[in-house]
Amino acid sequence: MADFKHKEIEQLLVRALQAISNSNTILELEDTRVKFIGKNGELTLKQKTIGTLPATERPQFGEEVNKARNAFDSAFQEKTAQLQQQELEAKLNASTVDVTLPGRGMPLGTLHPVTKTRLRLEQIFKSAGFIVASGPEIEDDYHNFEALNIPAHHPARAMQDTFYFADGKLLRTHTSPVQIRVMQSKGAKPPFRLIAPGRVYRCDSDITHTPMFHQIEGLVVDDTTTIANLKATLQNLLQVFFEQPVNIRLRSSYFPFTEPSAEVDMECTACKGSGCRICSNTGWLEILGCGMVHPKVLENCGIDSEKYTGWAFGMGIDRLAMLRYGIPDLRMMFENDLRFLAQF
Ligand code: 2U9
Repeated sequence: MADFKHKEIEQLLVRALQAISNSNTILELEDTRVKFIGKNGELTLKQKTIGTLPATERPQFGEEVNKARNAFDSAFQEKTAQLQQQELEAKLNASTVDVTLPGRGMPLGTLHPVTKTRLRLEQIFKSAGFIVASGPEIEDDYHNFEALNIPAHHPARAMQDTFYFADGKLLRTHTSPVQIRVMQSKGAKPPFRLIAPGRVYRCDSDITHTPMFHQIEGLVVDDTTTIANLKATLQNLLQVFFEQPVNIRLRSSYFPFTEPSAEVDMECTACKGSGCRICSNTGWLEILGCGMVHPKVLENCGIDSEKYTGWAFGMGIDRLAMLRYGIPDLRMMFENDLRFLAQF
């Protein structure tokens, strides 16, 4: 300790340094700072008395107060650094990091069952030489109805009521207009071998129908192709899709754009034809519709119906997904419930 002539300053400094040394936390140290060098701190008050002293005493007294102040400051800084280090170490010791814990991770999304099913169908058809075509979901009356041999007031329009826009355009009721657009596109000529998957819309809503659903349609136009090729293609498709041998049957039906037309049933994959809940005890599942392209539709697309034949089919991707994954209710597909979606 430097030599002090004024013992009261020396004693004050001794107490101050002792107080710093006794401070065990940053907060206690702060109290000590205020007590000695705060606005009304003991050392501050001493400084303030300098002006009141006789001129002869002032320099000596002032010098000693300054010395005490400097000694206080450096002891205070040293103690601050020491306490900060101590508190940091205590904090680190208290919060141990378990580096063996698994990370929080980012949950990965999955593809929707309808998307998975569409991609699977596209893959199967591509491997059989089909190309995948797409077109607008907002269609005009011509491409959605007229060109497909469904003129205004045709009864088939009642079953395909849809959503109309003010300008007469509509939400397509099937993906058939895609095939019309492909066949009518500039420079296009047979043979055609394509599929058209996508969203379609109908004014329909109950347990088995949603206002929006997904279709995949196929079209082959060539100079030698027959209904035998159609049947073989569909049987092959279903066998590859369901990964098991399947029996199919064609039931006569009617569509304006095909003639003859047929509904295709598949022997129930769940009960192998003996009858169960899934096939409503019939042993058969209605899977898709098909037929030979109506000559008028070919002619609408500038194709000579005397020279070329075509066949087409259409099916609901959602329905195929339900059968493949055993989904009991179509509406589950569109409720966006993660407990459902995370299973695929
Ligand atoms: C062109 C010519 C013919 C497409 C076809 C069906 C039969 C059919 C339904 C199955 C279930 C629709 O999703 S569903 O409700 N479709 O039954 N679709 S033939 O025929 C065409 C398509 C385009 C140029």
